Order: sequence, then structure tokens, then C-alpha cells
Amino acid sequence: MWISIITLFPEMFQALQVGVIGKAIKENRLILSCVNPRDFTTDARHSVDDRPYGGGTGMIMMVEPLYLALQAAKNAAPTTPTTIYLSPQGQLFNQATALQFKETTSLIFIAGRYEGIDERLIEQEVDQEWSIGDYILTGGELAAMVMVDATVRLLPGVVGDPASITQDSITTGLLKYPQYTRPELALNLPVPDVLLSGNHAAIQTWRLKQSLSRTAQRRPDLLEKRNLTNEEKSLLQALQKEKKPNQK
Ligand code: 4GY
Repeated sequence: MWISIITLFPEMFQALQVGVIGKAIKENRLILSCVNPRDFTTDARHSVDDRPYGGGTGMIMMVEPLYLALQAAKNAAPTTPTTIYLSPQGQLFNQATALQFKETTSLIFIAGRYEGIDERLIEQEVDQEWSIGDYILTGGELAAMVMVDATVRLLPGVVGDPASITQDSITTGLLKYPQYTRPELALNLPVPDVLLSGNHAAIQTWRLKQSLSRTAQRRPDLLEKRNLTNEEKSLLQALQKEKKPNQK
């Protein structure tokens, strides 16, 4: 996969050189580059922003440096790239979006700064606009990194065990069950007996029930969207009966 980021702060993307994504880059599963619009300025001040037409506070990223940076990225792409702008006005990014992105060979993310970018660049050059959530960042860089991270871990060979991707909560539509590792007693608390039993069927059922319980408690919206299997329905009924006696 090939990803290029249009950004005034390419240093920020050093954060992707560590861990699983860093390894994907070293193993050439991901080619990640940055293009800085500042490098495409022609005035003495190297300006990349200007005042908004119509007045108001803040500055807007100018078309020209952004456009030239974007053309440089597009020319460097190995296949026709999809160009994505990150902003709170975009569609909400989720796991389904990451699964779509990972099927795209070439991606360009535009990370804006200041109050945003000139709309004409979006109109003419941007294919899709995505948001990571309903809050305002100081720039699109962190949003781009979130999307790169969530997407690249889905590529073949990037995460060691493929089961950890297909078993991702969210992917299954349920939240993750509680997890434990050695020692058996920590903070004076034990590990649930079933996990030490060696009974794999019982462990699977316990984990599914925990996932259902947590999802019902914390994210009922996820449960409502999901088609429940018969086993899941009966586990949920069991949970209902368990909590009724003392209204827990
Ligand atoms: N939320 N999701 C987000 C954002 C702020 C462009 C400078 C978000 O994706 N991006 O908050 N971006 C940027 C938007 C101008 C501020």
C-alpha cells in the first residue's frame, strides 16, 4: 500500500515509525511519504495561508501551494490515488471505512491547518471527506494518523495473528471480553476460574457472554444494529434473569 500525506508538519508522522506500523514500513508493506505545501511556495515569506473572503477570524490555506503539493503526490503515486480530506465536516470514519481503505493501493490524505482549506480545492481535487469524530482538532494530521493506523494493521502480514483482526470487537459487532495474563493472583484478585479450566468450549461461551453483557451495558446501539445468533439470544436472556433478582 502507498500512502502520501499533504501536511505542513511532516515531523508529526514520525509517530508512525514505531510499533506495528513502523515494522510494516520497514518490511515495505507500506510506503509512507509526506509532501509539504510550504515547499511549493514562491513568495519571500513562504506563505501557505491568507485571510478569508467575507471576513471573520483565522486564516485559510491557499489553493496554490496545496494544489502543487497534491500534484507532486499524485505524480508519485504508483496507481491512481484516492484523495481524502480530513475534517469534522466529513463522514464518520469507522472500522468499515478502514476495511474499504485497505483495498485501495494508493491513498492521499490532506491534513489541513488554520481554519481549513479553500473550498475550490476540495471541489476539484478531493474524492472523499472523512472525520474521526465530533470534536475539533488543531489540524488534520492526528486524524490522518488514526486512519493510517486503523487501515494498515488490516493489511496481510502486518498484525501477526490474522485471528486478532477477524476477532476484533467492532468487526464482530460486540465489545471485547475481559482479558487476563499471569500471575494467577494480582492486586489480590484472582483470574476467573473458567479461564484456568482448559475447557475451550466453556471459555468461548464465557467470553461471548461477557462481550454481550458489556455491549448491552456500554454500547446498546451496537447490539441494536446486529443480527443476534440463537446462542447470543439465549445468553442475553440468561443475563437479563441474572440481573433482575437484585436490580443490579
Ligand atoms: N474531527 N476528523 C478532524 C478535525 C481539524 C481542517 C484545521 C476531525 O478529521 N479531522 O478536527 N480537523 C482541522 C480541519 C482545518 C483543523
